[in-house]
Amino acid sequence: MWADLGMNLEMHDQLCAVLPGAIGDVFMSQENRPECMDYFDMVLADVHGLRPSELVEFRKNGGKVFGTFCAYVPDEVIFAAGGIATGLCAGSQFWVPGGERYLPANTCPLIKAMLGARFDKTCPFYRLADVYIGETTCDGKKKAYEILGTDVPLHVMDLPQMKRPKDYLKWADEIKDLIAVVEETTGNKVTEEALAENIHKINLKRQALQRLYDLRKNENVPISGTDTLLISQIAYYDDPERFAAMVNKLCDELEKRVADGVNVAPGKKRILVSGTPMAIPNWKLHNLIETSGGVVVCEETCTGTRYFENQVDESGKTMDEMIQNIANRYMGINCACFTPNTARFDDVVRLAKDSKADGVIDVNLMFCQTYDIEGRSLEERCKAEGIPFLGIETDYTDNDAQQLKTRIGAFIELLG
Ligand code: BJ8
Repeated sequence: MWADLGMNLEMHDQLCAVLPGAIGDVFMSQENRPECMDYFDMVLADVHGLRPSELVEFRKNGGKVFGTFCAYVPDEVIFAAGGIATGLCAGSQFWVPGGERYLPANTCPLIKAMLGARFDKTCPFYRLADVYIGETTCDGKKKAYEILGTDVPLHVMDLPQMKRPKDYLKWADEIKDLIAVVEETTGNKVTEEALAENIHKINLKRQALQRLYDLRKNENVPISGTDTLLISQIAYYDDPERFAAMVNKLCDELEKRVADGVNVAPGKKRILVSGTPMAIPNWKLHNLIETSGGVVVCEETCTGTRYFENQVDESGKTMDEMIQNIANRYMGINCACFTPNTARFDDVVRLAKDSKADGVIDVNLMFCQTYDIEGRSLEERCKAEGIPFLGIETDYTDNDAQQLKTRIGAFIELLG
C-alpha cells in the first residue's frame, strides 16, 4: 500500500521504527489504564496502516479524501458531500528537517512538520488526501499553503480575524465556497438532508468528547491526560461514528471507575494545559507533567476543548440556515489568530475552575507569535483570578526535556 502511495519506504521505515519504543515509554508505562484504551492503542500502534487502508478502499470506490489542518474547517460539509475529512498530523520532529528545506528555520515546528510530511513522502495521510483544505489563520500557515499548493490541489478558506456580526456572515460565505469545492471534487451535491444528517453526526462526536472531559472533572481522576490527549488526536482522523461509539464505551467504563473511587493519579496536582495544539505524536508536555507529580485534567487547546465545545444548532431547516449555524459554531472557537481574543482567557478561567485545576500550564510552540504574545495577558488574567500559572515555550525535540521537567516539577511543588 505504501509503495502504491508513492511513499519513501526507506525513510518511512525509520519513522515507524521509533513508534513502538515511544508508545511503550509514554503509554504502556502508565499504571491502571482503562481497558477501553485498547481501541485507541490499536489505532495508534497501526497509525499508518488501519485508517489509511480504509481510505485506500474508499478511494478505490471513487471516494474523495480532504486533508485539513485546523479546527475551524467544518468537517460536516465534507461528509455531507460523501467525502471523508482527515486531519493531517504534523506533530513529529522527524518531519521538521524536511520542512526546513522549504521554510525559514525560525518557523513554528507544526508548520515545518506539515511540509516535511508532505515532501518527504513519509505520511500516508498526506499521500491519500485528494484535496487539501487550508485556512488563513497564522501567517506561517498562510505562506506554507502557497508552497504545499505547488504539489497538491489546495483550497484555502479565508478565515476572518475578528468577531463582528459581518465576520460571522463572511465565514458562512466561505463555507458556501467550500461546499462548491467539495461538490465539484466528489461529484455529489450537498443536499439539505445530507447536511442535517452530518451536522448531527459530528455533534454526536463532540458530545462524546464532552462526556469524556466532564468525567475528568471528578476528584478521582479516572483517566490520565496523556491517554485523553491521544484520544483527542485520533478524533481528527478516525471515522466519526466509530470514534464516538468508542469514546462513549470508554466513558461507560470511566463512569464505573468514578463510582468505584478509582483514581489514576492519587495525590497528584491537577493541571489545565492551554495554548498551541499538540498534533500526533506530540505527547511531550503531557508526559513531562504526568511524570513530575501532576495530572492533566483538561486541555484548552485545539487538541482539547476548542475542538469539541459548543454544538452546531440543529434547528436550521434551509441550506442557508444550516450553513449559518455551522459558521456560528466554528466562529465560537477562540484561537489566538483573532483579535481581540479575550474570550479565550474567559475559557481558560472557566475550564480551570470547572476542572478544579490547581494550576495552568500554558504551552507555546516555538515561533508561534500569536499564542506567545497572548500568553502574557493570559498570565495576568490567571493571576488576577488567583490561578497559579506557568508559561512554557518548546518545540518537538527532546533537547529541553530535562530543563522543562525541572521547571514543571518546581511549579507543581509550589502548588502545595
Ligand atoms: S484554530 S490553534 S488549529 S490555527 S501553526 S497558530 S502553533 S504558528 S495551529 Fe491552530 Fe487552527 Fe488556531 Fe487551532 Fe501557532 Fe504554529 Fe500557526 Fe498554529
